[in-house]
Amino acid sequence: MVGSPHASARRSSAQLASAQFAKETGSRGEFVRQGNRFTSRITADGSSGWKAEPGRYRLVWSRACPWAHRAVIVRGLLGLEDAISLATVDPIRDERGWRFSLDPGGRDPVLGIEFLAEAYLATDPEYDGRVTVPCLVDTRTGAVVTNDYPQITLDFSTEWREFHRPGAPDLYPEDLREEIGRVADLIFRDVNNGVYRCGFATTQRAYEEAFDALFGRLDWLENLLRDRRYLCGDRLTEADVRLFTTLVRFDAVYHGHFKCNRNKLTEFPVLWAYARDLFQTPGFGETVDFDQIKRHYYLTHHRINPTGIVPKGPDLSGWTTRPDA
Ligand SMILES: N[C@@H](CCC(=O)N[C@@H](CS)C(=O)NCC(=O)O)C(=O)O
Repeated sequence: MVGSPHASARRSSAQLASAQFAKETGSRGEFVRQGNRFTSRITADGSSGWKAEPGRYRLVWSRACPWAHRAVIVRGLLGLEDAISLATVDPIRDERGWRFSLDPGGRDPVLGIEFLAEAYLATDPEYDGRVTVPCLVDTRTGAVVTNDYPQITLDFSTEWREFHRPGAPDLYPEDLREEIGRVADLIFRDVNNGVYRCGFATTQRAYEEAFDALFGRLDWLENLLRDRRYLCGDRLTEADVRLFTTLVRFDAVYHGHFKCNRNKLTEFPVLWAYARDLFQTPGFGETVDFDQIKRHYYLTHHRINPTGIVPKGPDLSGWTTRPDA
């Protein structure tokens, strides 16, 4: 159990909120994402100090967050639900950050904390970055082991293999690792993080650079996927999961809220069919919560949506139409 006092979570999160925007804005008004503070690995043999053991770690996510969403999809595809438990934060952060207000009594029933900041501060009392999801918390000590989102999913695939369900897909096959890495890097830069670079730019130039890179990359993906079902060929991989969590939020939030509005996803015929194919694959669509996604983005980024009005649209019913329709 983590015992750090509520008051210290309140104080530090308020400090974070005010300092953060400045910290993540570069000299030309561009968004600069913070690094991940906790980067320990959970390994099959425990040589890192953290051994993969069923029931020991708790994955904390927000249904709204694309980076956390990846981890939940991969966990589900691999059948790790019984091995790694899941804590879900409220999609709306207050000035103290992510909170467990969806749980009875407003506390995570396993970690016993009200705010995720309590776990971060219990692990590093000097922590002064953003308190982010996803993270894996050791339930024995309450320590945050990792918030290194790209590594978390790769380790689910490679270090937790013993606990995968029979017949689980290999999302990170050795023969495709180089290709997965190459395509995932481009997608991270221009698409996953690219939408944030559009939304959080503070100069016209920084916004337009991010916008052009984003739509240039979406055009490239539209072309790439013309003759293949998945990004790396005929096998579903980690790269597809990473692209999916941005695509599924695209029309609902990025198009309007982040001004990524050259086109909607539904106007890219190939990408739209690809995204629907994934959405309708077991393990994907059922993890998507459009209501929480919309409320999170429009209600927590006060600087870019000061009125807090959540748009009624768009019509999202197309996600369940056949990909070949
Ligand atoms: N750990 C990464 C990525 C994860 C991330 O950005 N998660 C967001 C939600 S989508 C978050 O937890 N934000 C909390 C905050 O900004 O206070 C980072 O710090 O950039």
